[in-house]
Amino acid sequence: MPAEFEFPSALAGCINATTKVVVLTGAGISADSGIPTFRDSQIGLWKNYKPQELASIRAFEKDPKLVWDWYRWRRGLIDRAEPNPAHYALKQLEECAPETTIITQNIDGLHRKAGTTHLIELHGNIHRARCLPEDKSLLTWDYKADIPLCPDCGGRLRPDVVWFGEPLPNEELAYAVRCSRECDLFLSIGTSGLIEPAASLAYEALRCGAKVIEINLEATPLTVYATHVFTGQAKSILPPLIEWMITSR
Ligand code: BJW
Repeated sequence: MPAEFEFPSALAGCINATTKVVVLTGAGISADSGIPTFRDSQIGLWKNYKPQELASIRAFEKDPKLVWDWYRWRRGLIDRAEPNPAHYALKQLEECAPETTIITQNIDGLHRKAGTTHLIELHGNIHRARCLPEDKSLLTWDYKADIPLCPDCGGRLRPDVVWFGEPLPNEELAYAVRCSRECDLFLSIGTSGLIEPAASLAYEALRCGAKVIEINLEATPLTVYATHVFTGQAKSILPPLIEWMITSR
């Protein structure tokens, strides 16, 4: 373990092949791969727009090209990004504790790119579009068109992500709640913990007796309730912490 980190002895070797672990990730884990978080001020062409306002059906109905342009810009950043050591540490965790579930609010697909298989994408995925008339997901479409149309029915497409005021995918959310209630250990990584219903998962875990670990650059509403809090970058803290929880005795 690098000398700069001292982890509590209560966490040494606390993960084994039968430990049920749930990990909730947010934009902070991908910030270490160069993808701006939701609350970072935006840059370049997008510096005068608020993400909270673009990620809405209202914005899309008012100006679909603007919203598609924003998603195309983000997809460009995402497609050039690589998973960082925090994503890979979670893959290692999954290998040692097969009952690990990674629940992400991110739409960037970096967990999958790192090899994670037991993954719930609560807010959708930027690499998919949804046909509005047919209400079906598509992986292949002309995303460079100003306002992309469905190759099958010609109807309008939208990014297949969950905007404010929209329901999360039913089955995925129900499964995320169940895993959070049944886990022994819950890690909350790089999320502001402000957006519901994802924010409530950590409290479900706590209520049902799990240890909750938070890793973030700053305090969040969860900080005072978490069992252990580590302040700093996910990519620096998570790999040695996972190593400590798996191998130390
Ligand atoms: C680092 C770091 C580093 C930085 N290392 N850390 C109850 C009360 C009040 C309101 C509500 C409620 N329940 C629902 C609502 C409404 C709403 C909501 O939560 N509003 C809040 C403002 C309160 N929720 C919804 O509308 C949800 N829908 C819903 O509940 O529907 C109900 C319904 C049922 C039936 C019919 C109809 C409706 C939907 C929420 C969807 C959120 N969507 C977005 C956009 C996704 C698509 C896209 O990406 O474009 O999801 S919004 C945005 O926020 C995005 C994120 O996934 C999500 C969470 O953000 P996250 O990940 O926490 O990022 P940041 O940027 O906020 O924070 C980054 C953190 O990382 C910070 O803490 C940094 O410090 C840290 N960090 N670098 C470690 N290197």
